Formats: sequence, structure tokens, C-alpha cells
Amino acid sequence: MAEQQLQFQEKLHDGWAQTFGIKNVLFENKTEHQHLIIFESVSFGRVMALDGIIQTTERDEFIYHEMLAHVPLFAHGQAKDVLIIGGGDGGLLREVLKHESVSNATQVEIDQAVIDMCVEYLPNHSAGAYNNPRANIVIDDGIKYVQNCDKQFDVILSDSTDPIGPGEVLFTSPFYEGIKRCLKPGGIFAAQNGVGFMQQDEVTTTKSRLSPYFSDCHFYTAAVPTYVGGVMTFAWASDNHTARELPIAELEARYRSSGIKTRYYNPGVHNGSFALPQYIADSLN
Ligand code: AG3
Repeated sequence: MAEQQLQFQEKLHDGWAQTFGIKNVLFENKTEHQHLIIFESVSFGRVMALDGIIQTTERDEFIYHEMLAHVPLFAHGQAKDVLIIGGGDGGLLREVLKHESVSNATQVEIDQAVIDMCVEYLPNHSAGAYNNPRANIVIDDGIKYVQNCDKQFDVILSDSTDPIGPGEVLFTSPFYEGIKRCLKPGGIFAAQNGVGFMQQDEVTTTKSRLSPYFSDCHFYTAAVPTYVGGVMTFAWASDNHTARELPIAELEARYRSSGIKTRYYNPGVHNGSFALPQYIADSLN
């Protein structure tokens, strides 16, 4: 029999779960807002979970963070002001700051402890981004921020938890109304929107809640291994219809001239990611 080993089992879906072998636990505690654990796993590098749900792993975080940052940013083409909601591990901020056009990236994270512990135990996620002079970190609830802030942004990215606990409000109509008021005309909003196969009502609910505020609401996808159960969907909302229909030659020119090196994202993947599996497309009609 195999040697007894510590394990972490994710509690997200009913009756079905993924399990990580744990080499050792680096940090575990209740923060002001949620239960946080960071551990060294057997096969996915360091792993961070909030309230029992996997948020990020060193091995596959690049897929998620590149797709949440670069699809909207290259589609926009000249984003200067970017707002990130959530994203306390810093991986998304790292990718956003790779765009030289971005002169200010404001990140609103509810839980200071997530930032602090990720800087300490997942340093390759932020990779110095929190010390970048173009980064502006605000500790606040994302919904309060978008309802009250007096700035507008070219691109807003929601890197939230699932709609359970502190992340729940980031999937509601009042939040999307706040997003609309903080987006410059023609700006782009993108958000993690769960794994469509396992969390199908998230896709339909988000579409119906975003539609009153934006004339173009759609989704794009990426396969992130540790968000198990099929492709992850990202919500997309804008009043600029051409933004998600850019010719590949234009995307290639933007990608090449940026000099940004990626491991998942490329212009072909970008364009293809808007093609939805039929079961998702059907659920939207
Ligand atoms: N984003 C975590 C998304 C979790 C999705 N979980 C799921 N549906 N399997 C925040 C952490 C990445 N910066």
C-alpha cells in the first residue's frame, strides 16, 4: 500500500472533488474575511486555497492570468488605466503590468492578508508587481469601490473567488452597474466566471445580469487544469463590438510589438477562445 500522505481535498462541487498530495503546509489561518491555506503540493508546486476552494497553483496559474489579462488588453490595444478587482495573489497584476501602455493599474483587494501571505509564500505570482510604481493597491470591497470611485478605466478585470462568501457580491447586478460607471466609453470588462460544465447557471446568470448595462456581452474560455471539470469561462462585456472581432493580423501586430512573452496566450488562442462549446452557446440562447 502507498505511504500515508497528507491530502487537500477541494470542496466546490457536490459529490465530486480534486485532491492534492501535500508535501508541507506553509501557512494556514483564518484571516479577517476567509480561511487561507498555502501549501507545497506534490505535483503542482505551491497551492493557495480560500475557504477550501483552490484559487491558484504555481504550475498552471500562467494560463488563467495570461488569459484574463492579455485577451482584453490586446483587444483594447491602448489601455492606460486598468482596474483589477480581487487578484490578491498578484499574478494578474504581474501580467497587466507587462503592457507598457498601462500607466496605472489599480488593484482593489478585500483581504490584506491574502496579499501579504502570497508575497511571502507565492513570490513568483506577483514577481515584484506590488513594488511597481505603476501599481496602486487599495484594500476595500470591490463592490464598494466601483460604486463610489471617481475615476474611469479602460479595462476592468475581476479576478474573484467563486460566488460563495466574500466573492458573491462580485456576480450581482449592483456590481455590474458599478463596473459600467467606472468604465470609460468603449472600455472592456472581463471576469472569471467559473467552469461552465460544472457551474452552468453562472454563465446564464452573468449574461442576464450584464446585458442591461452593456450592448456586447459574451464569454471566452481557457482550459485551466486545476479549475476542474472542463473549460473555464471568462465573462466579457463592452459597448465596443469590434473589440472581440479583431482580425488576427491586427492581434499579431499588437502582440509582436509588445514584446510580451507568454506560455499560453497567443493571437490564435485569443481569437479561438471566443468560440464557445455548443453546450455553453445553447445555454445562452
Ligand atoms: N480566481 C479563482 C477562480 C476560482 C475558480 N474555481 C473554480 N470554479 N474551479 C482567483 C485566483 C487567481 N488569481
